[in-house]
Amino acid sequence: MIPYFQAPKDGKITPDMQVAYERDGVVVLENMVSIDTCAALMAQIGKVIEGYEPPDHLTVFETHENSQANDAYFLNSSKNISFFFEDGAVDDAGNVTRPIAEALNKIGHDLHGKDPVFKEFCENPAFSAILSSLAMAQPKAVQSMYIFKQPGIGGEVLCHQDGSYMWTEPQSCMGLWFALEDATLENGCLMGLAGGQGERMPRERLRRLAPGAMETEMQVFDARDWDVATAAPLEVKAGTMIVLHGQFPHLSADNKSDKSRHAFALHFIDEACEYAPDNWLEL
Ligand SMILES: O=C(O)CCC(=O)C(=O)O
Repeated sequence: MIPYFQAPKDGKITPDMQVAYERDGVVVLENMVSIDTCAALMAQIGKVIEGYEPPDHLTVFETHENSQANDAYFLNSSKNISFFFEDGAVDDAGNVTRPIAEALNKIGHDLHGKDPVFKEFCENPAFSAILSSLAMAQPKAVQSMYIFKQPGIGGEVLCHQDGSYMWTEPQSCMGLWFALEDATLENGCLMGLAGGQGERMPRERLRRLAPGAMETEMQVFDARDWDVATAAPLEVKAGTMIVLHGQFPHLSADNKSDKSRHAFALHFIDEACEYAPDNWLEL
């Protein structure tokens, strides 16, 4: 069982939380964010969507394979606010088949840098204090994503390790995942393999063929499948923050329910480590 903790009011990690992080690779902190703040972030994403002009051909976010990894729209999204659609909401001609707000898979990857409301949220000193006390010398936010997990069409996210996408030497990636709505087994909560972070490095790595190249490859160092049948569900209430070790294997199922599961994810690396210049995510 992955333990759940009440978010520390003073922002200080307790010894129990530290033990859980080192053993499981994940720490669940309930009531980290107020319901008002969750609502404010959801309202702000509504405004971001209102200001969006869809192009002639939309970009679907492929959660089953890495086919989007060579797409220029995806590769350029490190430093702006980009919109990725659910497969089930775009027709063969690339046209959206439902209202935009009900068709998006995610928005990323620089909400923390480019949107004032998300920027202020992400700069909460409690977040970096928690990361520092768990593992990181100098936390630097490098990637943010608003994830919709739409009712009925919200796609599965395959088991992965975040460090595969933000490579540093030595490894340092960590994620903060915020439930903005209740996340349950029905609407596709996060799931993970406790202890799976224990290997020396991630099992695979997405890299550009050279720094700045518009082509990528997935390097596979260990081709074993993750034992996803044993993944623990992380069903959480809105306002919960889940701290993820960069090698914690995690996934989420399709959302077959009629309830959305909005979440916001913010990823950090340690500035004291060397950020690989051929990472897909350019800083
Ligand atoms: O929200 C999800 O379903 C997946 C999120 C995720 O994999 C991440 O934030 O690294």
